[in-house]
Amino acid sequence: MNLEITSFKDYKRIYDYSIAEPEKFWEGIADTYYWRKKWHTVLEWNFKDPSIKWFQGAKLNITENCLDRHLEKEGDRTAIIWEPNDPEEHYRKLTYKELHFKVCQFANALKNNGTKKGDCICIYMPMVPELAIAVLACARIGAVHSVVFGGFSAQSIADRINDAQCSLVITADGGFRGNKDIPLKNVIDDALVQCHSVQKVIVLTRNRTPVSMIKGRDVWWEDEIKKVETQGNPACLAEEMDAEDELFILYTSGSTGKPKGVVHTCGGYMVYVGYTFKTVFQYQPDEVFFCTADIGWITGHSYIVYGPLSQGATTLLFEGIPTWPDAGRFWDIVEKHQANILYTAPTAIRSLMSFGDEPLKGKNLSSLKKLGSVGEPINEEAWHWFDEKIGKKNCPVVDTWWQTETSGIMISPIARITPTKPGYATLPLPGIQPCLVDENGKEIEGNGVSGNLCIKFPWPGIIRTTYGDHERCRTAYFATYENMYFTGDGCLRDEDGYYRITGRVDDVINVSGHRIGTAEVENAINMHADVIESAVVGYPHDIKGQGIYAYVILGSSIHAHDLTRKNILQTVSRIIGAIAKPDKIQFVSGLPKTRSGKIMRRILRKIAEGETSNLGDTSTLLDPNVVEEIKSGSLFS
Ligand code: 7RM
Repeated sequence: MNLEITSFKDYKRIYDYSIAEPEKFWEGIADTYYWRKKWHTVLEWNFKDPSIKWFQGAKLNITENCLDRHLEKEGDRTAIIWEPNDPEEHYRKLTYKELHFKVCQFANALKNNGTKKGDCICIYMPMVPELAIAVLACARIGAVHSVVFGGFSAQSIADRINDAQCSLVITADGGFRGNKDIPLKNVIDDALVQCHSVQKVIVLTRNRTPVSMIKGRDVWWEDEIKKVETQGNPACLAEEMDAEDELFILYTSGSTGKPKGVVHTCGGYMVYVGYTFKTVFQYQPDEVFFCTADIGWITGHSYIVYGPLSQGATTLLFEGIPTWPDAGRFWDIVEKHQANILYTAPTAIRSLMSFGDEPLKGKNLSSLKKLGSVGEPINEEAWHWFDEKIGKKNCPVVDTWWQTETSGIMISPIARITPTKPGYATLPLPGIQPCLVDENGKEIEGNGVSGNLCIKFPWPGIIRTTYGDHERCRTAYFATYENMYFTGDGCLRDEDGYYRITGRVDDVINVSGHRIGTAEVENAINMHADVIESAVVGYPHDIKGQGIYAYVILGSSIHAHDLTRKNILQTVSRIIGAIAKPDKIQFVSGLPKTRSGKIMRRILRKIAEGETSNLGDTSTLLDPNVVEEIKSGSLFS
């Protein structure tokens, strides 16, 4: 079976084949990679435990697929273009040969510092090539990486390091983001006070901010590379991994208190991210792929590092933010590096849209051929702006739906092949079997229906477990509906069978494409000494998609509202990170609770949305008066 998709007819034919013969289909995709040894069993699974094993018996190293296999014919091709935060600083380019060399060097440095196969390494770095090098060096020697986004607080890092018992941390002195300096090493020092598993910290020089180095624990990246050089053997043979050996852990928020460590494995992850990268973006040799995500999130793992590199692509890594030094930054980068594919988030699009047409003046965007969106539902206005002002109506826009747990894109148009529809992620990729279910877990068939989005059959990139707590993986994703993976998203399937994701149906808020659990924010707010209780909900926000709205009951300091507000925000920043700071705080004397003590979030959500008349059934409330008080208070906050 030829799996090449060159027309919508091909898509339909291959989709049908992938459902009828899933194992043969995935075997065909897996055959396009380099395996030290092939599998004896394509797939063994049950969603009950869950237990999902792809390509059992196979041996590989993902870095041989991302690096070594391109060297002979494409070694001089650019693997990474790095654009610094400050446009005045010089950009860097690394060929596949150079990247391979640096990954091997740093892999040896990790070994010199005691890292072995199976060890877990925490990476807390700015968006510089060394971040990709660190990730790949871990994969090279079979160490499991856990990248923590540079915006998380010391407490969040400590929780993640302790959960995975990381033995080593890779960081930098600091980083640049817009006009800010981020003191990464200082934050790590604060975190490590609570972490006893960490033996070594490797520190890259980036912004030359003064840091304190702890004797015996902290070493400089540059010194460790020099040691490897004097050892005289820069090669580092790739560790042979089983297909189901862990590749990485990435923490993500769920509806309960602490973030879950989503675990992905070597073989399935590689097969899935490479396949989806090539298919969705219809990547052609020589094209420059610009994904604006941070490697600290799954989008960066899959579509800055592993997906593009596994396909021998040129990936553009940008250190800064869309609005600094001005709102034309993305467009300058596109022009400077002749980017052909731009993959970004609705929140960035809406933010840039708000600056009007001025920042676009004089920018040559003619290199662009394809556009992509990810992270949250894209509203039609933003979709059209992206299509018209950036794509000049000449670039397909692919609205890609997927999750940290899925590894890669699941429902999305295939560029230039699937007819698009604004606001719609359109159709599942071949190999993906979505379905909609009602509250009773019954599948809703037919078109023109909506329900909760589930997936009926495994794909190679599906989550294997949540680190250290398999039961949590079962209850979060596989217990709500029998024999299905539950996504947590609501979804509509229109008359054409096209999917439109409507947003989370659980207690997760999507702020600028970042998942934040309401319970997590409540826990952080409740740490403030003056707070008795709090309830957090999401509300529509023009730029961020959703904003964070906190209802807070105070104890003693009820008259010092402004100061308390500031203190609460500071507490949330300390406990989670600035990304989780509520946009609005409303002080209340009570929360709407049922007789059994459950907070009725439905009501709080409506009030946060500005709806005060149609609150639905409030008869089960213990004290209906609190609703009146909250409603009147919301008018002033
Ligand atoms: C890739 C990523 C996952 C959640 C997911 C959705 C939302 C992501 C879209 C989307 C509508 C999209 N991973 N989401 N993409 N909603 N349309 N194209 O974002 O784990 O951080 O978030 O994001 O709610 O469940 S994630």
